Amino acid sequence: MQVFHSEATKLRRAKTELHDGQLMTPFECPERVDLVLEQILQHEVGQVSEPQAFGRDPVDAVHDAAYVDFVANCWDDWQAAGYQGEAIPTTWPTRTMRDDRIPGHIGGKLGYYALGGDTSISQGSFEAAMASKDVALAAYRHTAASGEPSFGLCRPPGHHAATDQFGGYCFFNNAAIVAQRALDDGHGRVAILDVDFHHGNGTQQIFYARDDVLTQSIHGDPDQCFPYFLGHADERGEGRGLGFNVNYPLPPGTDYTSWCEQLELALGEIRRHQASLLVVSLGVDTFEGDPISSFRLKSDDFHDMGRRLASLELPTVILLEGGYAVKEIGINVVKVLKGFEQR
Ligand code: B3N
Ligand code: ZN
Repeated sequence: MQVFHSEATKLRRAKTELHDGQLMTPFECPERVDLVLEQILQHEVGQVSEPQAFGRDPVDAVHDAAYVDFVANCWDDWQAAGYQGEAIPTTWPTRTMRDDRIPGHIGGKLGYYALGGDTSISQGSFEAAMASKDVALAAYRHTAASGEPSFGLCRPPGHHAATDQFGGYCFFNNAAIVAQRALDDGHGRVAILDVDFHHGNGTQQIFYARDDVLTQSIHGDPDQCFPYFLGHADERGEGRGLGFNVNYPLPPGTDYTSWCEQLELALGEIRRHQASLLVVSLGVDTFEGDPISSFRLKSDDFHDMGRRLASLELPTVILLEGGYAVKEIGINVVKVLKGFEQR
């Protein structure tokens, strides 16, 4: 399997994550890239290539231009305002406020464009997010040209990023960017399957009213798990998109047997959709040892997951989302990729 990786994805090295009432070292750290790459090389998954730069247009194709400008300028604007620490939102346009005016002050902009307070913006965050999108697009381009599967070692992840919101460690929605590029290249129907522990709220929102991209997510029930405010089973899409979004929320403690039943339902939906391209949002934070999640998948389950994904026999682009069990993240990713190739 062809693998794409860029050193520039490590340009984001935030020092802070607001969790548990404390500023902690972020779980989503640049070392994740090295850990996955190391295992990919050790297990000879395939050739590893650097992506070319695809520029900003594919980002603008799914995100609001003003939002992209915000991500590009946030760190400089934050520093220019005289702040010493990393950029963390503190004020939001909540239900009792107005959300029809975007504040000029960077503190207000941050709240407007943030879906939560977990993701600090730091130097290099925009550059890393752009590189992550390049990795995803390079993987897509390889698959589109050859029909062979590819893996994009994306970092930062993307699936929480909505049209004009960042959060959950995500800035630009890599899977959505790939799906949109594929449609623009002439693919009639694309399926995105999100197997990360967390609901892919950004992916759902971007395509919610559309019938050209089937979005599905198997995840921790938002009643108990981040992102809390989206990801319920009754969210089925709207307008033309009705029936083209499917959520499979599962309770904390879910094991592979139960998880897999939902996977098989999702694979059935993809077959019905007659997609010509599959994009997998691959989070390995479903692993039993993940420090911020609560499913109970074991390392060997990831091999079976890969095998089942491959059973669709579709051109497939696999993109990294979450996974924070630093000792096992690499091997769990490799197991999915190896399982996929074995069919
Ligand atoms: O949900 C959390 C969180 C939960 C438990 C934690 N422990 C037990 C240390 C720590 C954090 N934080 C909110 C931000 C989570 C972002 C999730 C990113 C992701 O992987 N998305 O797929
Ligand atoms: Zn996740």
